[in-house]
Amino acid sequence: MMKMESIRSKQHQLPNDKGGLMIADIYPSRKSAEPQILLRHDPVVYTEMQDGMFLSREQKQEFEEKGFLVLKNIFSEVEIRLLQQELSDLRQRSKELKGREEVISEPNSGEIRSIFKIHDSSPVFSRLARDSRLVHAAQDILADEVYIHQSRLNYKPGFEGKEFYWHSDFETWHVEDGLPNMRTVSISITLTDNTPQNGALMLIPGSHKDFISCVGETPEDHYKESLKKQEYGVPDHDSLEYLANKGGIEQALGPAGTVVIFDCNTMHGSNSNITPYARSNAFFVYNSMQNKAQAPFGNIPPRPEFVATREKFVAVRPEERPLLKT
Ligand code: 6CS
Ligand code: FE
Repeated sequence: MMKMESIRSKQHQLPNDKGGLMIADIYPSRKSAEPQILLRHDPVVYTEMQDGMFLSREQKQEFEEKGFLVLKNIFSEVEIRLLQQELSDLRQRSKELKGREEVISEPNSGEIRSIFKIHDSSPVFSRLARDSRLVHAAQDILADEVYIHQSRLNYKPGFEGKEFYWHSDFETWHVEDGLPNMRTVSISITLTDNTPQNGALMLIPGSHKDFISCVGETPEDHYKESLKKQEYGVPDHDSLEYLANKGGIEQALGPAGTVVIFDCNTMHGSNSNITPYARSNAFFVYNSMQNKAQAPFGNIPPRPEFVATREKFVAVRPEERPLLKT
């Protein structure tokens, strides 16, 4: 693998009360009565600004500036059909899957909203998670080996698919999962056409460089509500307006097979889907092996393994071959 000159993220360590060291919380959130806009301490692109294993220099520069990339024509028709077949098979099996903690239904209907930990439960999505086009893209940004912090299928079914309100993933992954630094990227692969009408992902360019410190105390077992409808750890209106006025709002549009790569702190959300056409995507969250989940910085019990890897950190070995029926 190409030797990657990595720029170390700054981990501030402080003495704890047991004579040891603890990692300082450089992104405090849900701790004060007033929202704050804090500066990002960490780099966005950790590698040198030159062509990488998968991303070009220009793509890395765009990611650095905007906080996301939308790439089309990455997967072949055959590969996309394989992924869509698996999406449909998992939906068919949803009856027996329902009740399992990794299967999340829509708040107002029995429709499937998300299935988590698909990199473990589905051979097809496990293979996709290791695909060298995705892993190398993540490594081109993070300059390190990576493990999967979280994976999920978001179905956003026709007529019933509810919104994902504005949020920074990192705010949750820092406060509730204990990721110390911003050295994490999400890679989403659209499994249906994502159009302006059916609830495509919206992202705020440049928002990854401001950390919105949110107000509010994290409820116990927050994930049981937040994965259906997130109400804590979401930014206040003034902060959102500030970010949107500064950077605008862009939609990640494209046919099935479009790849959206976004920084862990890029502000994003998506509207409800009242069209007849599902907006289904697979998401894989690649975290640097130097940024492993610690004790949650919100001083709350860690979230379960299906939402945040913590028991075993296994660096992903990139697979070069095309996606085929496993
Ligand atoms: O809480 C989480 O980890 C999940 N929630 C959202 C809305 N995005 C990130 C992640 O999938
Ligand atoms: Fe998110």
